[in-house]
Amino acid sequence: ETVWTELNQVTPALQGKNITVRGFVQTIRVVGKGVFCLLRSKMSTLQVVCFEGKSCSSAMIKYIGALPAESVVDVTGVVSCPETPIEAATQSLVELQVTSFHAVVKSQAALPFQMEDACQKVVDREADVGEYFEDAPEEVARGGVGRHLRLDYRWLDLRTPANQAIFRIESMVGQLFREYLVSQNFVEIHTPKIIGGASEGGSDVFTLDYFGRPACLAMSPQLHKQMTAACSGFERVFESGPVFRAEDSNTRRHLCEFTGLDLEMAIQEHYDEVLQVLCDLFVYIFDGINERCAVELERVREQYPFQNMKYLNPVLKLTYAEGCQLLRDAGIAQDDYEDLSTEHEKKLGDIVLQKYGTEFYFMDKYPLSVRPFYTMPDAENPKLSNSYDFFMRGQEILSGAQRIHEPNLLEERATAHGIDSKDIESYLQSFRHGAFPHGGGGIGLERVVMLFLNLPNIRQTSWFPRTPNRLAP
Ligand code: AMO
Repeated sequence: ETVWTELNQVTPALQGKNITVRGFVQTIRVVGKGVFCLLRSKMSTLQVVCFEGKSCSSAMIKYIGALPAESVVDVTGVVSCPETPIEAATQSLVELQVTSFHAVVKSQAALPFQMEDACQKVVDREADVGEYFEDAPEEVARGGVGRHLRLDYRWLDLRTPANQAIFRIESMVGQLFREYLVSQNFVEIHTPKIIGGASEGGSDVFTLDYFGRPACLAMSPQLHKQMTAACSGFERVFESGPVFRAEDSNTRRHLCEFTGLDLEMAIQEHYDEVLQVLCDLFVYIFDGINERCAVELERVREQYPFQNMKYLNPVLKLTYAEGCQLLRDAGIAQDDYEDLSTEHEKKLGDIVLQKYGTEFYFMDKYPLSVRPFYTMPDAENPKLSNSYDFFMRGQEILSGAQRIHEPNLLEERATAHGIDSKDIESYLQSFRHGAFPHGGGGIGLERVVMLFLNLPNIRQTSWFPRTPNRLAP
C-alpha cells in the first residue's frame, strides 16, 4: 500500500516508515555505487539516497543518475535519520532510503539557470536588486536589454522555496484583507476594468478600442467603488482586483499592472471613522502574517534575510505638516504645500523610525493641490484636504481620502483638474440622486508584501510582472 506523504511532513517522527513522495529533482549526484538526489516540493526539500544493494540495482542507480534536473518523480523509501546529515547544505535531519524511484514526467529542455543558483542566499541586498531589475547593467552588457533570465522563465523561478513562501504570504494578505472587512460588514464588489475615461485623471492610462469607441483600462476601481458605497447604498464595499497604469518608467516599486486592495465606506460624522478601519485592518493583516505564516517567513528569511517590520498599535498618526516639519528639523528643505518626493518619503521614514520606533504610520491632511479631483477639501483650510497616505519602511502603500459627495463641487473640481465631464458623466450623475458622505483608500498588494519582507524589488512580489519592457510570460 502506498502512503503518500507531503515533503514537509517527512520528519524524524516518521523514522522507519515506508512512504511515497512526489517532487522535482533539484540535483542528482552519483557517488561510487550510490546516488544522492535532492527532491523539492513547495517550500521543502528532502535528501533521497540510493545505494546498490538489496533494494537498489545498479541499473536503477544508472537510471536515476541520468535523469534531467527538474523532472517530476515519485519516490518510495524508508525514512531514516542519519547521525550526521550527509548533505550539510540541506540541514535536514531526515532522508529517504529509496526502494523505488519512478519518473512521472521528465524535464525535456535544458535549464536556463541552475535552481541551486536561484535559491542562493542573498548577502548583498543591493546586488540582488540587479537580479530582478530589468535594466541592470549586466543585462544590458549581455545584450539582453529589458530581459531577465529568471523572469523570462518565471515558472521555474517560482519553484524556489523562497518564492513559494512569498506568494503564500501574498495570498494570506488577500485572505486577511477579505476576512477583516467581511467581519466589519463590508460587501465584496467586482467593478469593470474596461471603462470610458481615465479613473484617476492624468495620462498614465492604457487606451483600447471598444467596438470602434475609445475606452480605457481602469487605473483603479475608484469611480465604481464610490458609486456602489455612496450612491447605490451598499455603504461598505471592498474589491481586490487588477489595476492598470501606463507609467513608462522602470523603478523598483512600479508595475504597469498591479493588484489593488480597495475599500470605500459611508461615514457618519467624520472621516476618522475610515482611518480607524484602515489602522485596524493593517494591524490585523500584519499580526495575521506573523501568526499564520511562520514557516513561510522563515523560508523567505533563509534566502533574503530581513528584520521584522516595526509597527505600533495604536498606529502612529502625523499630519502632513508635521511630517514636513520633521524633515526641516533634519535640515531637509520641504514645503508644507508641495508634494513629497520618493526620496524625501524615505528620509522621513528613517526619521520617524528613530523618533517613534515604528516603520508603519500614516500622514493626514495633504495639500489639496497634490491630490486627485475627487478629494474632499479641508473645511478649515482650503489649501488642505481630508486625505492621507500610509507608509511601510518609508514607502507609500496606501492612498486615500474623504471624497466629495456634493455633485456641483465634484464637477467643479473635475473641471479644475482638466477632466472633461463628458468622460465621467455617469459618475457625476450618480451623485445627483442622493449620496452618503464617504471615504476610503487603495492599497498596492505587491508593495505591502515587498515592504513587509523588506525585498528590494516589486518584481519579486508580482507573479508575472508587467513592466514597460515585459509582456511575457
Ligand atoms: P494611488 O494611485 O496612490 O491611489 O494607488 C494606491 C496604491 O496602489 C499602489 N500603487 C502601485 N503599486 C505598484 N505599481 C504602481 N505603478 C502603483 N501605483 C500605485 C501604492 C498606492 O499607495 N484611487 C486611489 C486610491 C483611493 O483614494 O482610494 C489610487 O488609486 O501602494
